[in-house]
Amino acid sequence: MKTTGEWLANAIGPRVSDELECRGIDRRSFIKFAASMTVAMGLPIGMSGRVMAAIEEGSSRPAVIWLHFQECTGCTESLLRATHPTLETLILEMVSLDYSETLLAAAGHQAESALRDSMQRNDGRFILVVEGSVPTADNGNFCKVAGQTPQQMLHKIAPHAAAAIAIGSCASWGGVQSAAPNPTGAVGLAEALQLEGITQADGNALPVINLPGCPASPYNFLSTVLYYLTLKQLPQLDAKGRPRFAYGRLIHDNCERRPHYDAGRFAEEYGDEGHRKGWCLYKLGCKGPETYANCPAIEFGDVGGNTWPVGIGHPCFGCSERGVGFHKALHEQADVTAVTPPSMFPGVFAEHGGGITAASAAVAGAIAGGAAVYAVGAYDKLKRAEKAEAAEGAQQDG
Ligand code: FSX
Ligand code: SF4
Ligand code: F3S
Repeated sequence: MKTTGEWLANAIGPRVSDELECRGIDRRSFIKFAASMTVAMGLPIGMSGRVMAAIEEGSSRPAVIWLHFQECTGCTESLLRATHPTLETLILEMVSLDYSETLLAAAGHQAESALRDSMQRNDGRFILVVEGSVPTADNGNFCKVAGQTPQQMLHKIAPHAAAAIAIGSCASWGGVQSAAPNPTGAVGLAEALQLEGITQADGNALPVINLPGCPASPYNFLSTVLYYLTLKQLPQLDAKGRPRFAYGRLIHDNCERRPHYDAGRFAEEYGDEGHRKGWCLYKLGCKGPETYANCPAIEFGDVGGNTWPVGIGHPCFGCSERGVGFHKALHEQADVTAVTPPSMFPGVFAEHGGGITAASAAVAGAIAGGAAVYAVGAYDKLKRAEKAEAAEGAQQDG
């Protein structure tokens, strides 16, 4: 006869540690994974024990209702294509994905009843995930699921959710469909809720976490879920509703090509010498200087080798930034607001010795307290570097 402990163990399913073993993941890899997720969430490394416990606990699986509006399903696809499906899938399994139009085995009336059942069971407690934009033109008739427009679905479902995650740039602020002339009047989830006057049942605004990116980085979704499971609260958001831990830094300040930018070494054309040598892509329209995201740090596909747009030689087009991706031309040069290198960067021309370095110029600027000092200094530096490069090129040509 089974003991109570054995019965419970069977009732709640296999322990995470057993599951990991079945999937060929040893304890050491799990600890490493938890540590890297802790860092990705911007938490002190000492908290990785709590993160591990949250993954292993698996008892408080929040229900998730995942809706698709106007989009390409790239966000779902990139989540499903995580290179280490073992660990990532484990986190996905920590949520109870009760309704997803892409992944549900059921169809038609069965699918609709799964949605109704989950809403009843988890009233006020489920997480609503929205992928895709909401069309506001023509009463939303551009997009219908089960005969309902996104607006009708949101009226029915959103007031009962605890919080919402707008995954991808489409759901965050309209994405590719909102590019001019925006025939469907596409807007993001937060704006649609506001336009429709949809709130939680008690009249409070539904918290919306934006995870822009086209597609959104699967790690940003996973770490948002894990953050919630670990700390039982939503992450701190920036003014655009994005988790600060993932979107708090400028791509330009974390890009491996930044030293080339600071030294004035640019690719001028695809395939030219600068492009082949991995120089800065600013002149090819890189929007890294005005886009906040963790792409250079987290990369994509978990395969290493600089797998992020700039890392593989393509300018960032600002897919994560409202008003940049899909709104500025690819070749258009970015607005540079922070021209000088971050103060922790080494000096640009340090090898020459004697002269003023970027770092010392930055310090001097900080002491002078004038942003203009930064701007003028950096501009001069850029021009000097460009001239030097041109002279060097002319010498070589000659
Ligand atoms: Fe596609 Fe998601 Fe882009 Fe949009 O991603 S990858 S169009 S952000 O909503 O599916
Ligand atoms: Fe990197 Fe683009 Fe900035 Fe150049 S402009 S340093 S390629 S982010
Ligand atoms: Fe998008 Fe730029 Fe990152 S194009 S994926 S925000 S590098």
